[in-house]
Amino acid sequence: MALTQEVKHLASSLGFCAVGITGADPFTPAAEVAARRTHDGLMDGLSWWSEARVQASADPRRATPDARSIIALAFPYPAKNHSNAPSPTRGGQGGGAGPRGRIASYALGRDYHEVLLERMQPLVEMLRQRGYRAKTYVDHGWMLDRAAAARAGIGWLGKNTNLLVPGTGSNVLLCEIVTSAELDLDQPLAKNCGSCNACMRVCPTGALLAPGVLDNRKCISYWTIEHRGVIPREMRPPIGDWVFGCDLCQEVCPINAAGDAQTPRPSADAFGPLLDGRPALEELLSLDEEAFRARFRESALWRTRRSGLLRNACIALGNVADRSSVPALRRAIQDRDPLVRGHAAWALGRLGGPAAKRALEGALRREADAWVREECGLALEECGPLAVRSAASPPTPLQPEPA
Ligand code: B12
Repeated sequence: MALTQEVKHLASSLGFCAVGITGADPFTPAAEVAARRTHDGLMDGLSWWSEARVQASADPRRATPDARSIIALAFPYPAKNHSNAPSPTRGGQGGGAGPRGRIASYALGRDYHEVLLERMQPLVEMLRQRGYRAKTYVDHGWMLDRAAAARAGIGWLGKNTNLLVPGTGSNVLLCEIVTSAELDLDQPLAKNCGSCNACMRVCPTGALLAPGVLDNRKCISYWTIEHRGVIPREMRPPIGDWVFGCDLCQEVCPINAAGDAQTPRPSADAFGPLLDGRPALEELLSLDEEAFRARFRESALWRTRRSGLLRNACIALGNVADRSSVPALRRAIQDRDPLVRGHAAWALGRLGGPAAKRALEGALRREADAWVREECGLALEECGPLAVRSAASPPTPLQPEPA
């Protein structure tokens, strides 16, 4: 069998749902697009992103001067369409009571960087045994994953910017092997989304500015995964109940609806046992560092650390606005992490009512952090007329919180 066929055959048997080959020339048009969007501020907020990185990522020969071919691979992940599921409430499901949040499907299993690197290994070994160089890339490597996949013809770029694999959809993760082997090249697909723009209409923040153009600073995925620190107040309501990532622009995609039911077993198994995609929010708030590590260390959720995930859980609780969550938020407003305390204050303001107000008043008496005090003050204003001194007044010594 010719080497190209051997590569493709092995890739399929490893669970990749699409494999294509493109040459190692730079991704010039894609780099121009990425550089322009970076220049226009559409990638703002990602401290590790830069125009220099775009240029380097667009040149596969930068790290592998003798590269001849790129093997572009797509690996499907089990996707749960949360938006079609009924919204569970207190006592509704097992695994913790109370309102639930949502986690993007790609993050529910073992960290995909590990999964994909493992899956590529037999391909790498095969190429090396034949005397070729082979370098792997997945996501955080300096490579334009979607541009490589599109040029290798394994899918087309949808209006939500994601690569759509025919028959599977966009619930796939991308990786590449840059090799010195000269393989038979594939051509890009002549496909597009036609007149459908469901993804653009569903995005609650309007992050998809035009077909295929995403404003990072409006994307819920950016705020809940990548952003460190305080989430701006105006961004909090549209985040809804997402606590890690967002799948809205993929869930409405009709191409995905067709592919969803069929994540092939070997691929689904590679991710191991899945986290609950609708975690109980109050339970998330109760996780200390050790419990957070035990539950999320092996998953992509580790990226936010405890601080970010609990921040997100507070926002989701504020958006679900079920007053039975006040006791959990009252505990969170006493967390030792000010980021958690401040977002818990915001959530209490959204819940409103006498119990939330008392919790905020108690917090304001104790709180020394200026930003958290400001959040408490604004939240109290949302609850109704102020019952305590203004947020600007200094804290008094710690008062015991009424049970
Ligand atoms: C930065 C980043 C993000 C950022 C910014 C998103 C963005 N638009 O770039 C944030 C944190 C918001 C994000 C979110 C998500 N991400 Co992300 N992300 C990346 C990363 C690291 C870089 C992407 C990049 O190059 N951005 C620059 C912009 C300008 O590029 P782009 O919009 O993708 O457009 C490229 C192509 O489409 C092409 N192109 C676009 N228009 C045109 C027009 C012409 C004429 C031409 C020639 C080319 C072209 O050129 C561009 C440059 O390559 C890649 C991994 C990687 N190393 O590539 C993953 C990656 C894109 N993300 C991925 C995933 C899964 C997601 C989420 C679905 C996760 C989630 N559920 O929350 C969301 C999806 C949000 C969305 N609708 O895009 C997958 C996408 C898989 C797929 N099927 O496409 C990737 C490929 C990771 C992986 N290895 O699997 N992500």
